[in-house]
Amino acid sequence: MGRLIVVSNRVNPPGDAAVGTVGGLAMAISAALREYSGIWFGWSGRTRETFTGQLSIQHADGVTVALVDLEEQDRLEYYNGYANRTLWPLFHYRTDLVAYESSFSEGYARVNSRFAQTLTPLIQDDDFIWVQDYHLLPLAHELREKGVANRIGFFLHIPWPARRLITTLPRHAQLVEALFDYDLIGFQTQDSRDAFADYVVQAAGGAVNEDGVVTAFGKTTRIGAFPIGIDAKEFVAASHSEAAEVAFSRTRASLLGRKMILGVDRLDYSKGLEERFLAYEQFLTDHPEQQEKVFFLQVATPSRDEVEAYQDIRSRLEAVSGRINGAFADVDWVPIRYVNRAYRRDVLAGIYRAAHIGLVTPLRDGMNLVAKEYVAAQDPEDPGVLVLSELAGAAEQMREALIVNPFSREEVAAAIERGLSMPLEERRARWTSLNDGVTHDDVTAWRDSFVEALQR
Ligand code: ADQ
Repeated sequence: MGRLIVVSNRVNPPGDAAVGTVGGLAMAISAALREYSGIWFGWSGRTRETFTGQLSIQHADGVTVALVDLEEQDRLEYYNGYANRTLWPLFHYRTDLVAYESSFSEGYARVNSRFAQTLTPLIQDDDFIWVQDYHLLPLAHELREKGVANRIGFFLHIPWPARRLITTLPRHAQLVEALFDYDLIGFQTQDSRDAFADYVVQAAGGAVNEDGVVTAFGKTTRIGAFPIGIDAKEFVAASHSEAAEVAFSRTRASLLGRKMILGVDRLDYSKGLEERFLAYEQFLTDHPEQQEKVFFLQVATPSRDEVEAYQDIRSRLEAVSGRINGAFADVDWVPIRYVNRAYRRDVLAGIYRAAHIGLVTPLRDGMNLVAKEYVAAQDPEDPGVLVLSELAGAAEQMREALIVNPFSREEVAAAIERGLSMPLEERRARWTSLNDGVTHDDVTAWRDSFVEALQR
């Protein structure tokens, strides 16, 4: 078997990932690469005056990391543009936020071609290539044009949207056709896989058989659902670390006997934070007896803050949390603590463990790893309750959570109340079953199932 080459927009060298503040996706890729002496190729995050295609190569933990700089115009049109202002909102069902600008799609095509140009010389005959996420949908097509005949797989970390949505995108057929140059296309959920199959049949006049072999545009590829997991063992170990113990004790001490509801998210409009704040307000209104007995900690790490929609959601959240605190707070109680910082993973594990309720209510999410981390970090003797949006990919697997519609304040408020009063026995039973899933369907299982399917 040849080497594994992972390609993603940004790269987090494995050495950093173990203790740092990097997100779940980077953790998952690092775990995958540790097993293979592979190459991780991507954008350095830096820009220079003109594109040179020169690589900077580092070696970390048995993995070769190869980074390329882009131009400023690439960052604006490809990254801030087509990736984060066109595809991200569209794939998360926010057509109101989608920018359809031709310069963005041109920048996207240019960067995918530049990636292919820089990567091609690194590829050996028996390597297999695994491309990550929506930034690089046409990369296989670009590589094939350069004569690369290796196995190439693609994994989409975000949802694949319903046919009626994807067909609003100018040149959607061209984008989907390019995907047929992959040997395998992986989705997070059966729901996304089925939405893709529906496009193939209804919009492209193609065919899908029951083994996931799809034919359209005169080409054939395979599709499948490969739900991503977390490095559960690593996360459990992190939750027993000294840093986690300190974070747990600090958080619990600050509660003064109150119960804590916790949200942890990248600050993104898809995560349903404003709706979550309003549902919590509804809970306080519906249950005046619970006021001063609970508080809600929302940790939201700012991201993509050059994009206007992210600046907007940030100021809206400040306003809504301020208004709720103004309306309900007392001299010794503040209902919401809203924190905009990133924590180390071990500290985060301690905070998860201190929370009586994990409130994970995205309006759309490919998977949502916070839900899985929250479960992995719990004390088996006295576990907290997971409240989970039915619109997160994780809801396909985590059926023993309290599943809610994140758009319904009443439903979320009722689930909070139910979670706070849930008897220990039921909490343990639900947690045991959720934790079995998180442990069994971990990041290694995800990687193995994808890689095995790619090599088949
Ligand atoms: P994200 O949208 O980033 O990922 P998610 O899966 O929840 O969403 O991962 C977030 C990660 O960031 C988690 O590992 C979490 O611990 C970490 N994180 C969040 N806030 C943090 C904070 N304040 N401090 C430290 N760490 C923090 C995309 C898709 C998801 C999909 C993943 C993986 O949008 O649907 O699950 O990729 O495929």
